[in-house]
Parts: sequence; C-alpha cells; structure tokens
Amino acid sequence: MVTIALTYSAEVEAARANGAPIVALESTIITHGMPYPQNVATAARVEAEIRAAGAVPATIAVMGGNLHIGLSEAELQSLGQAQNVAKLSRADLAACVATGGTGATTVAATMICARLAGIEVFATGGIGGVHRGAELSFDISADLAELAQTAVTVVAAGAKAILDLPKTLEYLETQGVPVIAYGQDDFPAFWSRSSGLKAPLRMDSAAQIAAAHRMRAAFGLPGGQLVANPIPHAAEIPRAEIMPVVEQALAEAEAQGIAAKAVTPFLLQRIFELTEGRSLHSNIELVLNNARLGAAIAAELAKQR
Ligand code: PSU
Repeated sequence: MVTIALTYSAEVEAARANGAPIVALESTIITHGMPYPQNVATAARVEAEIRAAGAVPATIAVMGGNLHIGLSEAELQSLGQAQNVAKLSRADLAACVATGGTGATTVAATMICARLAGIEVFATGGIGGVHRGAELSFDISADLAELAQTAVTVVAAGAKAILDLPKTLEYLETQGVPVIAYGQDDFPAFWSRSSGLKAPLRMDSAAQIAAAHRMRAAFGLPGGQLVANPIPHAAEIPRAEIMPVVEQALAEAEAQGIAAKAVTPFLLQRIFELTEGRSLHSNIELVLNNARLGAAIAAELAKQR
C-alpha cells in the first residue's frame, strides 16, 4: 500500500503533539492570487496573525513531490517567487505528488490535505464558485464539491464578486453545505461586506461555529462548513464601486478567450490593475481578518474536543 508522507514544519509537529490549535492556509493565493512581493509579505503576516491569536499556522503546498503541512520562511519565499507553479485541485493533487512535482493548493486541495493532517479549520480569502455563464461553460469551481465532502471548516470572505453568487449559493444548498455568515445576515462578496443576498445561516461567535462543526461529525455528515466572514469596514470597496470594474475585467477575459484555471488569476490581476492596487489592499485585509477568526474557531475546537 502506498502511503502519503506528510512533511510537517517544526511548529506544526509540536502543535500536533500538544493538541494545540492549528489553522491550515492555502498556497494558491500566494502563487496565483497576489503579485510578488506582496504575496510573500501577506503570507508571513497571516501566519503571524494566527500565532498572535494563540494558534499555529500550517501553510500547505507540494514542493518537489513532498506534501508540506507548514512551510518555513525560506520555503515561503521560494514558493512566492517560483514561476509556472501548478494550481492544484482535487483532480491533480495526487498526480503532482506521485510525479515529484511542485504545486500550490487551492481551497479544494488544501481541504483534502488539512483533513489528512487532522486539521479542522482552514482560512483563506475567497472560495471559488459558480462562474458567470456557467449554464454554457459548465465552469464551477471544484471548491464547492469539496465543501460537500471533506469535513473542514473553511473561513472565507464569501465568494469573489467575479462569480455568479446566487448560483454559487444555490449549488452549495443543493450539496448540503452550511453557509454561515459571521456577525451579519448577508452573504459577503469578498471586496464588499454585502452581496445583497441573505446567507442561509448566521452565527455570532467562534464557539457556535465550533459547536456546529462538532455536531455535524456527531450526525455522521460528510463535508465541511463555509464561514463567510465580511471584510472589515475600513478595507471594503463598496459594491457600487467594484462591480463596474468586475464587469470590465470579465469582458476582457471573454474577449481574450481566458478559460478554466486561468480565469480567476486573470480577473484578480486585472482588477488589481484597474483599481490601482486598492483591490489588493482589500484582499490582504480580508485574509488577515479570516486568519483571526480561523484561529478563534481552532481554539474553540481544541476546547470542545
Ligand atoms: N482567495 C484569494 N485569492 C485566491 C484564491 C482564494 O484571496 O486566489 C484562490 C483559491 O485557491 C481558490 C481559487 O481555490 O482562488 C479559486 O480558483 P477557481 O475559481 O479556478 O476554482
């Protein structure tokens, strides 16, 4: 039988031994979601934020065929500057490890790896979702199906406003994924606090979210929870301001025939250029905010074991 050798960072190894709270982090946001050097600086700040909140960060990536659960500073630096890194999801994670490749993990792949490592909470920016025009293109992120089958609580600032958010919520409902807005009724839209859509569930504390995670396990339900944590007020780009930019970026993607895995990175980069960097500032602040909530949920889960 082939087994997967997980390469733990020293701090994650120690946290596992002590039962300390751990928060998983993805690496696609580093390689495909933000430009260098802000990507590496943000990853380091996110990790520091989690440590300050009393938990241990575990950034996940495949490097030279090794599945890393927690990266050293040098590894983060090298991943953040590497070119042509694969963007790994459920479909290609195993192939990358088997062939000695290097790849960054998306939300879907990070959930799979977190579960393997026994980590119950994962913080990111925004999950992938149902793309606009999916009724023709069939472009639906594998992140959604993963939430339906892998028992990890994912903290995100909702789904990116480049997506079809009503269809994304419909899909999650069909798949039985709990979508929990944190501290408000509306489902947030990444750069904006509200999408104009109500979230199916609302919770106001990390303890409630942890209790719901435990209760799903007690029911024997597969799948995780999506916690939709609105971007802090000070960093938000209101919907009326971001939507025209999103529309322009989408039109450009279509005109240039951008498809499949290239769509999300292309749109994020164009929106960054069109907002003269403001979208990146918002993106960084929302990830930090999600890291803090992720750490609080991990701490509650450690208490409620
Ligand atoms: N959050 C961010 N930036 C990102 C992502 C999340 O702030 O770039 C990445 C995640 O890895 C997520 C991916 O899984 O975007 C979605 O890609 P796609 O739409 O191709 O499934």
